[in-house]
Amino acid sequence: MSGPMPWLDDRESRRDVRAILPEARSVVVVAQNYYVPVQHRPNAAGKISRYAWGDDYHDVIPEKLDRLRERIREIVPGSVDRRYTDTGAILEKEWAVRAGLAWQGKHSNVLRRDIGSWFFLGLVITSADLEPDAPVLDYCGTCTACMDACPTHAIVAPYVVDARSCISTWTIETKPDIEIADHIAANLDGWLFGCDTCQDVCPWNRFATDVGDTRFAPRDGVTELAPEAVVDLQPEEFRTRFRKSPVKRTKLDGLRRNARALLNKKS
Ligand code: B12
Repeated sequence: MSGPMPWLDDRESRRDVRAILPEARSVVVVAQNYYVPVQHRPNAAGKISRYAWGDDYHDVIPEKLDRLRERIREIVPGSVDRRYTDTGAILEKEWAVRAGLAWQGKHSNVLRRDIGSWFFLGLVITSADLEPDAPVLDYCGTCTACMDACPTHAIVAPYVVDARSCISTWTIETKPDIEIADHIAANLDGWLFGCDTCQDVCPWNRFATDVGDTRFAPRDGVTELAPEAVVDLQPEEFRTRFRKSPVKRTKLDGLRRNARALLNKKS
């Protein structure tokens, strides 16, 4: 169910962190809130998902994890470690659950009762033998808001996302030369880059709190880009505008492809 990301299915080799650090004894998992109190305009076309409004978390989080590593080494002298934030083949959500940081919701993101799900994950794998926290209980209950709201019905069962149908896969991870499949393009629901629908409708996200860090705020206040303008976006403007932004991942051609799909115009 992994679509253009076949490496996802190799779960067993991804599960054992000793492949990364043979001395590994503990995994410390942290949440980096990225919520800012700004919302998309209702029914807007060209929506950029919240995680991509500001700076790329791959650039922001490592430096913070390095400070955590130093702290662990102070507490356990001689310990060795590695840091990760979506930088390798690690099952970060599973570790967040095992570390007692969050529970995995029916939309498959991990979430907490105090802040909801608008946070990134980061990990430090260490040789230090640390005492684990107790697991967090699952508070999804009978709610199916995320499953019901998914525009492409990608949440095929509670806790199971079929990445082949997820708007994020199509608008972020699919190579720019592949057009968005018709049945997805017809149901993009205005999303140009990524998708937040399953999290927008989650009742626990009422408890989201402002991160108060301008690095995650929308650049120039922009949370949507008019698809008509994106189709004509020039390389220089794309480079300047999305420097150190998650949006650069899809490349200009990918963003234009997404805009064409929103405008219902194939190349
Ligand atoms: C590949 C990937 C994607 C893929 C696949 C998504 C997915 N559901 O895993 C795509 C491109 C679709 C994607 C989209 C998004 N992603 Co992403 N993604 C990843 C990545 C790189 C790997 C995840 C992975 O291994 N998935 C594959 C399988 C193994 O995971 P799974 O779906 O959770 O499958 C498990 C469950 O189904 C579970 N399960 C099955 N039955 C049951 C039953 C019960 C009761 C339970 C509890 C569990 C359970 O078992 C499966 C195996 O473990 C991680 C970073 C990392 N290295 O971990 C970020 C990561 C998961 N993504 C992240 C984000 C922010 C997103 C988006 C919100 C971005 C956006 N706005 O567009 C969306 C969310 C879409 C969604 N609802 O999942 C964050 C999530 C943070 C959080 N709070 O959870 C991560 C952790 C990155 C980070 N470092 O912060 N992503």
